[in-house]
Amino acid sequence: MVQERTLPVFDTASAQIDKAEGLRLYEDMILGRFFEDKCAEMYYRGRMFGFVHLYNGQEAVSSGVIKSLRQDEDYVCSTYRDHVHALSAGVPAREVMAELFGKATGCSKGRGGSMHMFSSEHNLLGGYAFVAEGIPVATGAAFQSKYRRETMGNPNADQVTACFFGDGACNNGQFYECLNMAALWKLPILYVVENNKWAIGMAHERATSEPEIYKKAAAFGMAGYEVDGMDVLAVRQVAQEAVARARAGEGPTLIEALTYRFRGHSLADPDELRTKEEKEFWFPRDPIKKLGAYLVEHNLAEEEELKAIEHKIQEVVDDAVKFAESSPEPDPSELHRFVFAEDE
Ligand SMILES: Cc1ncc(C[n+]2csc(CCOP(=O)(O)OP(=O)(O)O)c2C)c(N)n1
Ligand SMILES: [Mg+2]
Repeated sequence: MVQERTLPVFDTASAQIDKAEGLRLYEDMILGRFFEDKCAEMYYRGRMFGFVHLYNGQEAVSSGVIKSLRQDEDYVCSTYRDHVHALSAGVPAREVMAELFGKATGCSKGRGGSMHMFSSEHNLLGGYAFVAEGIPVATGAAFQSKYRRETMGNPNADQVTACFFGDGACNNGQFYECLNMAALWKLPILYVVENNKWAIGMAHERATSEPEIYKKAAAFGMAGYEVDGMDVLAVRQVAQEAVARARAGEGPTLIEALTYRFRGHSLADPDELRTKEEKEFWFPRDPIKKLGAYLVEHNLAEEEELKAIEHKIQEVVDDAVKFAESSPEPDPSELHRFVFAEDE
């Protein structure tokens, strides 16, 4: 049996979290989970098409990193597993659901679908279907912040970029090229690897000569950290430090979050390759249950308050489906619109 890679339990005393922040994180993670569960239901009912990759189990990474950024100012770049990153970044659930339904009211105007969430309003640089394709885009976003600040002399150009990708993406050349440039130029970026142990059906250890991805940062003279990706408070702390470093002009950070997806690779995947033992190890480490228990234990929330959040978010998700269902399809006469950026 494979020994599971885990980290020492995070010392929550250093998290310094207050009630409002705790509930904000809880709500964001619940939104991610309930949204994805609803997607599965709608997909199996034939309401959405193409590949749909869900994020269940990985919520602590999205919430811990993105809620450490300045919403609508900093940049977020995703992969094809992008719905929850979009939600954490502030894209309304209605617009994400409508995009999944291919409707004109979707955040990519119904042209993108599940793998191509985009929002200029919320500085979401996109979901990308090709593995590692977002890494150079995010690196470019970080470069433009630095260029505007240092070369154009704009003191307000201190935006940080968070770039998410999987363990599989770290075996792609773009990862190495971009880390080299980002370290060389001290770009304000967080490279966040969501190591969920699998790239479709390929186990990380079978495909990767050095499976501890954070160690690769050292080859570029970059800061590199591993973190428990099932603990939002641990992720948040590492992210906050990395954001502060980036904003201070001290350069990029590679963060490897150890996490696990609770469903198959996509909704078309029967998920037969991962062992029962492995799933039984990871499923009880549900990041949402962990945060909920922490908040109650530390008298930061009552069970009823958590239930009220869940109730409220279920309504948000149900409303998103109603909105998506009642929205119009894109007009076929507009097929060529939005191909170029100037056509708003
Ligand atoms: C360049 C490229 N090669 C192959 C694929 C097929 N593919 C889609 S998802 C995937 C696995 C990627 O795994 P990982 O980066 O760990 O992300 P995860 O799905 O675990 O979130 C592969 C190989 C692709 N989309 N793009
Ligand atoms: Mg993976």
